[in-house]
Amino acid sequence: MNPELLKRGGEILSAAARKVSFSGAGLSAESGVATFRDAKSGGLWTKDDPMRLASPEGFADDPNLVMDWYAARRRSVAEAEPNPAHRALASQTGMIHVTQNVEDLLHRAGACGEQVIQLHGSIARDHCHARCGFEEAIDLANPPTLRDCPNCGQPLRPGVVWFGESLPPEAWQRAEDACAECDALLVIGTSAEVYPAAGLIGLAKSGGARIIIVNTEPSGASHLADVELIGKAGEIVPELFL
Ligand code: BJW
Ligand code: ZN
Repeated sequence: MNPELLKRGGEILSAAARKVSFSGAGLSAESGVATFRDAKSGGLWTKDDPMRLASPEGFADDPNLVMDWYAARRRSVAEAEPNPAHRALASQTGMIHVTQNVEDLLHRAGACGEQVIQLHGSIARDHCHARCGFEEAIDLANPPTLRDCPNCGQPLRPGVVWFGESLPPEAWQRAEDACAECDALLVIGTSAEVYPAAGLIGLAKSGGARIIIVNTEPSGASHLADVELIGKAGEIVPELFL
């Protein structure tokens, strides 16, 4: 790690009145949660077809396959623990954390609910696929198999955002506001390939924010970085707040 770049990143953050983090699966990789597109560490989409497992069409085609795949991921999240990057972020009072991650490791690290904006939903809830309004919390350690909605008889599905689906409007609005108004955006562990979420980085940049990126390799947002730190989130993020 280049100590000069690390120092510059830390200075940008300490000078910023309004700090926001924008994270992806790489934030939780060192906790043992799989990433999606990372060939080196066996990202989910390097072996599984996203359109079969994370789209409404895939669920309609084979709901048991989708629920069983989510059950395995849910068990892996239940076994995971927050890593030093989650803890460093959670300890920053007043910092907003916009995340694409569907697990709750930032919350478990101590961030309060209001501080965390989950753009792609939560793996800890199921809701009715027909959107009749029914939803329920599920036990990640003992995840359910396919079952019907008690209200309308349609299948229940994970409370996450699949390809082709809109993001939760309130979360999206809050994320846009936070990114448009921040002075520094700390981008951690995302390939920045999935939209509209990845567009928040450009939004922050055009609003005048300085962009600090932490990733094990260059990403789709590298061209927007004021400071790009190549390395592991669990090692670099705590150093930025010393
Ligand atoms: C580390 C590390 C360590 C590793 N330390 N770093 C063409 C162009 C533009 C857009 C589109 C298009 N065609 C279709 C679209 C839209 C589509 C999209 O963006 N597709 C692109 C992929 C092409 N988007 C959508 O469909 C979205 N909805 C939408 O657009 O609605 C509007 C609409 C409505 C109706 C009709 C039409 C449009 C919804 C996107 C939903 C994404 N869902 C998923 C699954 C969530 C549920 C679940 O988890 O099960 O979200 S896909 C997956 O990707 C997941 C993630 O949140 C998301 C982002 O991935 P992330 O987090 O960046 O992970 P990786 O693996 O990609 O990257 C990890 C990074 O970490 C890597 O860079 C590593 O190097 C790094 N790393 N270890 C630091 N230790
Ligand atoms: Zn229902």
